[in-house]
Amino acid sequence: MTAAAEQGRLAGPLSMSVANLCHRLQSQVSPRTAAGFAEVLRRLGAPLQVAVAGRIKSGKSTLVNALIGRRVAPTDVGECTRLVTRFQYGTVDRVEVVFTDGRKQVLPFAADGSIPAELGVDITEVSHLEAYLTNAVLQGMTVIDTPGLGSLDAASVSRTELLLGAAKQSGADEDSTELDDTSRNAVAGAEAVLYVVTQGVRADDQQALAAFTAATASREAGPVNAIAVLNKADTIVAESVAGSDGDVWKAATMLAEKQASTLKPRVADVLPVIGLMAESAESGGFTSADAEALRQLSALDEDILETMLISADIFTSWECDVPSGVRLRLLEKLDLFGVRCAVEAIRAEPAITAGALRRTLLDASGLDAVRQRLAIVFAARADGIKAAAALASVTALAHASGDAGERQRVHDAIEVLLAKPEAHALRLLEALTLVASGAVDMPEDLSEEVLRVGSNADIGAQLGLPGAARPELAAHALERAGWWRSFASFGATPAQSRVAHVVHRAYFLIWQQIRE
Ligand SMILES: Nc1nc2c(ncn2[C@@H]2O[C@H](COP(=O)(O)OP(=O)(O)OP(=O)(O)O)[C@@H](O)[C@H]2O)c(=O)[nH]1
Ligand SMILES: [Mg+2]
Repeated sequence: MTAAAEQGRLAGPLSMSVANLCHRLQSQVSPRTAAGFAEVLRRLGAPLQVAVAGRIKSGKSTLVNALIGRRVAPTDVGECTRLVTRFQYGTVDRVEVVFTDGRKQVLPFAADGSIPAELGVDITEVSHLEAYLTNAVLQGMTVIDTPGLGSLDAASVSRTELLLGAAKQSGADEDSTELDDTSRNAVAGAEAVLYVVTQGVRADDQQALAAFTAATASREAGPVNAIAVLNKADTIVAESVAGSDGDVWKAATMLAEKQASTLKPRVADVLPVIGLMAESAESGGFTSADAEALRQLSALDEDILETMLISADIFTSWECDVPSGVRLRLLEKLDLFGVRCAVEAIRAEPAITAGALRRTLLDASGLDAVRQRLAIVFAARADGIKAAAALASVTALAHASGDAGERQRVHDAIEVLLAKPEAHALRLLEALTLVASGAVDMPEDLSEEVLRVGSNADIGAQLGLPGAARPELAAHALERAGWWRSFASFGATPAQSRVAHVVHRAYFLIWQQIRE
């Protein structure tokens, strides 16, 4: 690959500097460290690696399917749910089993286009699965499905921990040029995490997130590269949440807010979502036959339907014209809440098309908000996140080499890089983490401003003036730069002052970029 082609695929100026650093150092280090650098380089040019993690059966694979827009990850049963699967962009659909000894074997897809639930190989020898799919979403990010944390199966837990960066790295033998665990981790490890919780966050949720944040990206990762979803929002009993007025979505939103305060400083946000409805609506699972069955159900007497919707058992066993097998299928795709949503939509608009009904279900699932969050937050920060992860790997590789001279050369090169203007992106991430996690206390309007500047890719959005003309944006950026500089000097605590300097610089760089 030419340098220009490589640069075109990098997330931004900082990633470019880190790539240059790797190229330069490659000739000055041992062959094994150099091989590790090659992996770091490869990874810098790849889309952001987002791991979907969480407790067993929290709905991770379902959400992965919804995000990709295809029912490809097996859910519920099968040995695949015990494995890490990386979904990345490819020009031809293909799945490979990667064995721990490096061997690869192509797997055929199951008849329904998903990864087969049983692989027909010795699973104890499997490292992970690589799925290459043509779905466009994957051009922007690689999605990594993980086995549930808190599962009883120790092997799958350790595979997930390795991926999340929590596992201890073993020393490699000195003269091999094979990739050791450190380098392999640099390839397989995740850079950002979408953490799936259900009602009731437990202590091990926090532990898992803590392990991830301690081991990835920048020294103080956290809300910068992790968001959480409260999945299965449809199963929340609204009556059990005070103030929800019996409304399921409102109850879910309130619970999510409560969980956000528990999970901070680990995640930026907790968004309610109904993965199952999102998956059915997005992956072609919801068909016009389903819409027709729902139309028939909506014609039933109101009281009868209310009774049927009390439980899954009653719903499928009640005497009614819609065959019970069809009702079971509806439950599998939408569960009771989704069926109720659909029926209400049909009653409100009897002529609604199957396509519009699908859209209604998608809207009710909350998936759009999750996507927007992923796009805005992670895309805007990809340069910093990827560069920080790469620098962490470079440091770990130099450290693992056992050669003091090599370690010093790498250390010096990193020091030089950190003094460059583009390293500002790292400081901004750090400032964001400090503010978002509450480690540095700020008046609310100021913390909102810090988050806005650090979380958007578009200058108008960063400045809170979407669509404004360039001169206005430039004037505003300059005004805020001045304000934050004086805040840094007067009236701020030392911790606030450090953040304020970074924000001042961020505004100043924006102004430089757009001044006439
Ligand atoms: N009602 C409801 N069920 C859901 C939702 N999301 C997932 N499920 C169901 O929960 C079960 C587990 O879903 P999976 O996606 O396999 O969960 P997972 O976290 O990948 O499970 P493991 O990989 O085994 O840890 C399946 O039966 C899904 O249909 C949801 O939003 N609502
Ligand atoms: Mg799964």
